Amino acid sequence: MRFLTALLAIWTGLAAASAAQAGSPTPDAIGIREAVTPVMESVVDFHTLVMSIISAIVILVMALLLYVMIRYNHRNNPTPSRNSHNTLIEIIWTAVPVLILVVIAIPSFRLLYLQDVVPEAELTIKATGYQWYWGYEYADMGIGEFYSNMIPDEEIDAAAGQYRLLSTDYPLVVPIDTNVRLNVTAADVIHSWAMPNFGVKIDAIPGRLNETWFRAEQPGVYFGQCSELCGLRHAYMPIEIHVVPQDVFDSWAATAAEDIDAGRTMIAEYQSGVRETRLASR
Ligand SMILES: [Cu+2]
Repeated sequence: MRFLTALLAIWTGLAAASAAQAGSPTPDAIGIREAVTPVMESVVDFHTLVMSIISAIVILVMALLLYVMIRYNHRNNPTPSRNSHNTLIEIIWTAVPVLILVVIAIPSFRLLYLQDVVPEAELTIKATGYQWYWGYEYADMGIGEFYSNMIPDEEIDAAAGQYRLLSTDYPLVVPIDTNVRLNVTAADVIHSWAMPNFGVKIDAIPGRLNETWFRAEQPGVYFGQCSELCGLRHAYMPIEIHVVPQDVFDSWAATAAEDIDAGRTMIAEYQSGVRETRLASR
């Protein structure tokens, strides 16, 4: 049963049930993490479409193979046909794959366009990859660059919602339902800024400014990792984002512009309040 659930999860691309924390990997979970942006929702839909087409093709080819193996084996069909051409069948097996590719191409290009074109941005964040941590800057908000380092194993506080290898000391904070433009670059080698729940994965390249966007539609804490082999501590430069209501973001931004440590304390207190309400409502 567990195996069937897993297969179904892979097929539909939905994360397995009982994901306690949508924004982080969960033990025994399989499939794609919950989509919280329009882009990621489209990615999951596209995945399901392509997976359905693939499944239909596999079933058809398997059935044809089995049919030929049984119907035309030496015992059932001792005198083979000498035909080598059939124009109609040749046209069909050329045209049908072309049509299938067109059916895949249309939503694929639509998705590429959705990811590529940044809508009117309400907030701009610059992320810089370093060996081996991320730097973030909210220039419009007067928040100068701060660094986001992984919390070492011995300091992880699971009760405070921290995850080994994923939690950072100074997380990113963004408001919910806001178009965020993300400018990504690197200072030393190529890194890659990736957030599975947002459908974002973009290379951070020294001397170049890459641009992408996201609009998080669910509050929560989301985790990602550097996704380009960048050296010795590549696995230890995680990305942590807190998606919070606009008023919480505003007060965080005002505090962080003055004192980034006070901002961090503020957001940690807010999240512990959220955890308590969640526990109380169970
Ligand atoms: Cu890296």
